[in-house]
Amino acid sequence: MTTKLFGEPVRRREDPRLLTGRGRYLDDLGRDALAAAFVRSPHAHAVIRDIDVSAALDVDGLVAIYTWEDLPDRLAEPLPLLIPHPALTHGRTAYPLARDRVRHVGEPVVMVVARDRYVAEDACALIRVDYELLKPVVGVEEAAQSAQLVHDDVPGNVGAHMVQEVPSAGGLDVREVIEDAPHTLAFRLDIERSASTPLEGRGVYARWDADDSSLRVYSSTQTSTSVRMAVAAKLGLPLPKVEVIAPDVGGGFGVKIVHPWPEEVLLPWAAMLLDREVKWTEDRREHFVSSAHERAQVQFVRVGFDDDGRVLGLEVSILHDHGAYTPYGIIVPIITSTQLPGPYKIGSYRVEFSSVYTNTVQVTPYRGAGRPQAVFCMERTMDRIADHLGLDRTAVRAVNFIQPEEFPYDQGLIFQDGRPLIYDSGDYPESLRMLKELIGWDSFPAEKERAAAEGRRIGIGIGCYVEGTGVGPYEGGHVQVTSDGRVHVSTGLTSQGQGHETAFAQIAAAELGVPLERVSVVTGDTRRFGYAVGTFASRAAVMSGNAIALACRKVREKALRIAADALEADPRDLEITDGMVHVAGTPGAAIPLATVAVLSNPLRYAFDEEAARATQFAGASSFDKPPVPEGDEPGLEGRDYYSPIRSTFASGMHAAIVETDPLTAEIRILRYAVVHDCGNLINPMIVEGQIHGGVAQGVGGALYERMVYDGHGQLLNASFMDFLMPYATEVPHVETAHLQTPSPLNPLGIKGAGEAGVIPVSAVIASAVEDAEGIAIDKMPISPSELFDLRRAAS
Ligand code: MCN
Repeated sequence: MTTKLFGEPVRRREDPRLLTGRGRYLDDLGRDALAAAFVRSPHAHAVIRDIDVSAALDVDGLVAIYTWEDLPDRLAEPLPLLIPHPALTHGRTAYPLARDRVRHVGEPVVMVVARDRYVAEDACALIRVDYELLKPVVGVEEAAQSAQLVHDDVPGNVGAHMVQEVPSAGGLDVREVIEDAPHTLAFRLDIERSASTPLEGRGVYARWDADDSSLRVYSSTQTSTSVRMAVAAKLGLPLPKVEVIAPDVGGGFGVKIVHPWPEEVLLPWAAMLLDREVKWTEDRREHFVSSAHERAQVQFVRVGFDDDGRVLGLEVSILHDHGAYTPYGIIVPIITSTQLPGPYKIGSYRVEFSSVYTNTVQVTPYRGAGRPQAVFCMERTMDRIADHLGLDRTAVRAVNFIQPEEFPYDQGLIFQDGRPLIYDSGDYPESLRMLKELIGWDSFPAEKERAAAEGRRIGIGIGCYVEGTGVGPYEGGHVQVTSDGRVHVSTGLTSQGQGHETAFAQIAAAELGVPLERVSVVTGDTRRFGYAVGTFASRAAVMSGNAIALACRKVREKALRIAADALEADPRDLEITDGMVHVAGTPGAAIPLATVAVLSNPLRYAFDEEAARATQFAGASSFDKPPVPEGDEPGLEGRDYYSPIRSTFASGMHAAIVETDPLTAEIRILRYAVVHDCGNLINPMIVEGQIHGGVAQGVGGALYERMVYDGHGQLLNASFMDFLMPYATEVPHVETAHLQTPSPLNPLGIKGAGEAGVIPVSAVIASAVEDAEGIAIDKMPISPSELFDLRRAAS
């Protein structure tokens, strides 16, 4: 790389546009389109006996009403189960519109298309659905015990059951090890439901071009290529006749990776059928009851350890609430169960989970995707061990750490991608040293004593995690230098606010030696790049970042070859700096990259004077070669893909100091410190932003966010009035330090960063509250009233 842009804290170039209201989100598009609205089930569990639309038919401005009966061919089938797994013996997905049964409040039953959304909603209100109510199943323990079934053909409501076991080095099974351990503990942990709740909900806008028999779909999605494949397959269209574009997306946090959502196939179908543009944008209540939730686990832990706190055996049994359907498979509990050991060498480990159906909103990955639950479990365990032995909590962690010289470290488990869980690199002892210094761990006891003397309760907490990032299978990049010297980068995955436009431009500018301003980046547009997986699992930097770098290297090689011809130099002596290809050490002998782009095309049309003049560099053409020699292509462009053998493992450690009010039990975060390792940093400022955002979301998970269902399966807090989130006033200033242990698995040595901030926060806050109060915290989130009750119970 010739230009120092990789690793620089460049300001996000997308921000001026987004912050000044010039973003183009889904609802900004298609202002003249017809509007769709949905009749959704008001009941958690019911049989649909009849749907009577007659009263709605006279509504002025109504265009169409559709029920399941109207859906043709493949659209009438259940939606796909995206990631099947042998342990998911009873995977179930919903129909785009409910067929004869509804399994959660919010399930779509009827789609109405009308002149505008008001009319569509009015018509929805006049449609009568006759339901026969069934007993709803709410809560994982009830689901596991209840005779009532969410799906009649799923016995015990268990969709999946999976066990992974890593015996001790001596070959003893985990239960034997725990029995024989000098110390054992057993406890239960409860983790509430939460949800992604991005500022912008989901949305779809579809346009059918009857002249061309082609469809253009805009979707607020995290994966436009997969939506495209689903739409083409469900509607029976050839893939080249479907374009899917993710415009600016106002946050996704996981929920927009499910594909297709019912609306993503229903809207395009209606647009085709009606030969009109149709749009739907989700409202907030719809988002709460008709998208997806996550977290939602009960964990039972048994651990055996020695006098130093070394974990000899750990057995965890998880009840995972999967809601009504499994469109995304069982990725979340698989991640919980395999990421649970974190940075530790667990002597022996057995993990088991049952994924159970309930009559609640389906569960799919939400930022962190199963890891906050895993870290809560492991770090609560570490604190329990320290408490039991009377040891410093960081000492217990340190004695269990995988050491830097032990990488690559095989945890002996199979990860979410079906590949062995092998950590590639890291330095956990150094990370802990940095964290202790940053938060002032060793001086805290004196601080706590001083506070106590003033009648204040403060506590310090810690949480460590390892995160598999950059999962495969692949991502691609295309790079084109045009004759004006601009560099156009495209990749198929989408952006929801992660700063890809900046970070990918930095990679291209550094690889090609051009000024950053000359690079433009397009993501999530199948017209520009048709093959992609999507943005989730903190994979964009690793996957598309490396693919773009590899594509740039191809372009660079070609540029040097053409320039060497023109300059009569050896390509190995050439460099590119500031957009000029020149002989190293001889800046005079130079040719603009723009000119190289003109020369790369035998047609050599140059539309500006400078470039036209520059074709003089072309030299004498050889008449015994075709204008485009065999194996060559016109143009200065390149495409490449990056496909890793396995994930790369980022890591981090967080610490917090909290204060709990002795009277009201209010919990305030006084300080929050993060040491983070995502390998080589493309842009430290973006990574810090990602961490801050993640911590803010984690504070929500630790103290506020929960989906409150009543026994009837009604979500009682399905609005931002009732679903608590941290405001700026509750989000602490985040002190951040970076450790960089490059990944040996990819050319740029990077690991992912997008989810890291959120992962350990609940564990950290629980640890700190426990330290302040001297009361065991077994739940996330923990509210003041719950803490108040715990105090009472303890007194
Ligand atoms: N980065 C970097 N150096 C690294 C690693 C990452 O500079 N070593 C930069 C990347 O270039 C990118 C950002 O950090 O600009 C995040 O990169 P990455 O870790 O690859 O994560 P993704 O881009 O794949 O984003 C997905 C991740 C996930 S899974 C969720 S959920 C999430 C998140 O990112 N959702 C988000 N961050 C979000 N941020 C916003 N604003 N909105 C969301 O919906």
